[in-house]
Amino acid sequence: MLLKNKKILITGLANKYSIASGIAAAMHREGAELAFTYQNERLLKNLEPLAKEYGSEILIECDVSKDDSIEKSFEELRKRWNTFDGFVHSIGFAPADQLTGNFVDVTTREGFKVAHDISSYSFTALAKASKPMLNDSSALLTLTYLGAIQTMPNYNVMGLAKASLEANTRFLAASMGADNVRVNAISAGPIKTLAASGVKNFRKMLSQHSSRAPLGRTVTIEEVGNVAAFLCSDYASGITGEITYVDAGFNTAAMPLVEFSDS
Ligand code: 0WD
Repeated sequence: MLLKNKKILITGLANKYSIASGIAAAMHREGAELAFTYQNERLLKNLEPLAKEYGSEILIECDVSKDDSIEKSFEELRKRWNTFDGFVHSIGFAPADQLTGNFVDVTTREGFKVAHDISSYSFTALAKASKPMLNDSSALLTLTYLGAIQTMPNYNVMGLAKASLEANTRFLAASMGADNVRVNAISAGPIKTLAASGVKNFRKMLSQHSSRAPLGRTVTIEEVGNVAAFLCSDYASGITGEITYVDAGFNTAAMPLVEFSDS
């Protein structure tokens, strides 16, 4: 079991389709003890049965857009765990009007601010709040997307926020390495979740992905979960500051092979 004796906090589990759900399942299977945060009361209902399935009764409210909510949530966590071994940041958000249309026309100062605050700064904020409670050999993990380094329709300001999140991963890795805390990101291929349905024409992105990816398909939350479990385990003790792609190879292929085959 990869994660025996590890205590890991999981954020961003909105429902069973969430990437965080695939991660929790893999980590539970690998022997980790889990705790969960949820954004608000509305999401608690979805989380409760899933957390139970993953062997956890530690459910804590945490809205990462508010410092006092983060502070309170760690006070709550400390009542259950004195120390722990890392967290998964599986949170992203931009206002819906930012994710439809031509980037230069639709992007606003407020939309830019919110996207970066919730999708990138919150990773730093959670690292800061966790720091005094982290054991030696802890690991922090976040979820990013190819929009950080390449353009695509409608992803817009979320691409900028993911670019910030990837730099955040490297700076946190440098900043926390002396305490033997590792910080990594998984760049997942497109997966149909609640957050993804906010991106206009997401279904088209899924089919484009399958036609160009070397594996000829999209990826599942289970596949992302398995890599997350590895990255948070001591088997990955030499890996930090990295962006690991779990995307069926999409980012490595410039053109779909099939359109150039002679047969
Ligand atoms: O194709 C995809 N689905 C990909 C997602 C490809 C590559 C990366 N990702 C990223 C997302 O950008 C995000 O960072 O993975 C992460 C998880 O996203 P998900 O699993 O696709 O989406 P979802 O199940 O909706 O979980 C994201 C959750 C929120 O759900 P909703 O949809 O209700 O906004 O992030 C949480 C919330 O639970 N969240 C917050 N949590 C605390 N405080 C906040 C907040 N202020 N805002 C959003």
